[in-house]
Amino acid sequence: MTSRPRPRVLGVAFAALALLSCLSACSDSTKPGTLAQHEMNATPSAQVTAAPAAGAKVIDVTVTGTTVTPDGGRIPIKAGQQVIFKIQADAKGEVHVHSSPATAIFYPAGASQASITITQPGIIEVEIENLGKPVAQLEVQ
Ligand SMILES: [Cu+2]
Repeated sequence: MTSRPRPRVLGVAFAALALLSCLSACSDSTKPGTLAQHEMNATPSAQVTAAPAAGAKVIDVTVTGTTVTPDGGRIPIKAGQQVIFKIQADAKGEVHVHSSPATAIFYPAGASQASITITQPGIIEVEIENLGKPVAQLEVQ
């Protein structure tokens, strides 16, 4: 996995909130699929009314075909900091966050966003699960 930074491609501003539920298993080889994972649906941007909380870390994710931006570089965040994924995708898919337990964020085609908070320090991999492509390594401090 490289830590090469890449330009972000999203300029649209929308705000956060996501629905939470639990279920399912991780098909990733780096994580034993023993724990239940959180599942949530990203909120279509048109339905987002609130602005991001002050101090939130916004990560713009663009998925075009099998091309994902960013592409796996380190992104430092603080434990407990709100992380907002702003997703722009040409097809629906799943952002998978290898937190413990893992979090699956199902996003629709188009612009959407979802918010998570990670409280445990460590390196947390984020990938587009259905493409097997890395998005970022969250460096939780
Ligand atoms: Cu995964």
